[in-house]
Amino acid sequence: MYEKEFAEVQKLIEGQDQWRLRTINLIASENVLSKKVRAFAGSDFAHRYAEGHPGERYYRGTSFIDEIETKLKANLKILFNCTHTEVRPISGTNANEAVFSKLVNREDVVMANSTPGGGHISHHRMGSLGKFTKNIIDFPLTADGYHIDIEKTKFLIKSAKPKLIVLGKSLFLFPEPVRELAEICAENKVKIIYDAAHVLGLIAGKQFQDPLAEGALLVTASTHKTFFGSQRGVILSNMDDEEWRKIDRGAFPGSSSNHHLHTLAQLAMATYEMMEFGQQYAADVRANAKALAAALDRLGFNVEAKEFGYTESHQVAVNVSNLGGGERVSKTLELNDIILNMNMLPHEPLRKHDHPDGIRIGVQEMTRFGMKQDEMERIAELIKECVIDNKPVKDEVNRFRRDYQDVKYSYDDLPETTEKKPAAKSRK
Ligand code: DSN
Repeated sequence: MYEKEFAEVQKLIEGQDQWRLRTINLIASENVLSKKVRAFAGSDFAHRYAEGHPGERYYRGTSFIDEIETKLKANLKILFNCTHTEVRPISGTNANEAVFSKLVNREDVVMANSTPGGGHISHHRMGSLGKFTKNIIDFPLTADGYHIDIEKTKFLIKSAKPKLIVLGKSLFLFPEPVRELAEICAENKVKIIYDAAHVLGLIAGKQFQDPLAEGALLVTASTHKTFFGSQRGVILSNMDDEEWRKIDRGAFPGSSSNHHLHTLAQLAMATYEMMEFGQQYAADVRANAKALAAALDRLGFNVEAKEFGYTESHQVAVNVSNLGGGERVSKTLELNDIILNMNMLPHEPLRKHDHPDGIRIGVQEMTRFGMKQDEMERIAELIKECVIDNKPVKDEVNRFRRDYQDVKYSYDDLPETTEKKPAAKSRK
């Protein structure tokens, strides 16, 4: 009865698959899975449940995922040099919720980055954090808008007595002052939470600050922006075992039931790719972001934070208010198959969130497709031709993209094994 509609959805999925391989994707919160990892999206685990921890599940039939989850946790501990890992949140927001639900009570004061200052919606009073307290104070920023004002923050820590501070953000160009605030937080018993969603892969690749080593109590993150996917969340810490048990209960049963085993297995695979290729990848991402920012600046764009070298992450922020604003520019680019998002910039009032002055660009996905600094120059030219010269560039974008179809920094190039393996043993 619904065959036609079913086929239409199938066609839309296929259309997306084909279209996105023709586009230049510069959304800063996305990345691609390698072909090998992507192939396992449809494994049997997509049908299964496994609440609890490996070896202590509430379901039977979990021995394979138990082994995979155990390996993943061990590898994340090595990669991030920590003693505790929680891999059951199915997103970064889910990871934040697990933490906030256990550490924040109704009257508690929490400091976080404002939305124009780059803060994520889950740190906002309308988002996850706001479910637990409305007493959220924005970090004061320095005049450039991209750095926390350390002296003013120290004053607020002493006077407003927050229970915790949430560092890390979505418009995330430079490291956060974890080390600089660690001592005063310790003196005032303020917990430091660091949301590493955007920079997890850069931390793993040793190209960004190490928040746990600098004094953060907990790191939350999603796993698919600068990390190699799949789309999930993690929590990392070196806190003592008793405190960690609370966080553990925040993750399950607090903020998840089943934890989507197919993407968990994919994350276990992608983590090996990060362990092997992460350092080179993260270095290339940073170099590419700087190259793209410099090229856009040279071509006449108002690139933010120029006096600080534009960026130390995968992101570039551009003020396009002189070109009709972020909404217009991002829509024009989308019509030409260059995909990025409009973004508020730190100087903007919250009411402008639908029509912000900025665009946010991330180079992590195009880097994973093998693009280097020359390609960043070309992308900057295409953006300029499109939004400053008002020329159609779609055909050229599609042609340019044809040469970058393979996912690098992956095991995709490894030859398929021809060796006949015995069938996997059945487990009881
Ligand atoms: N809101 C997403 C972003 O930074 O684009 C992350 O969840």
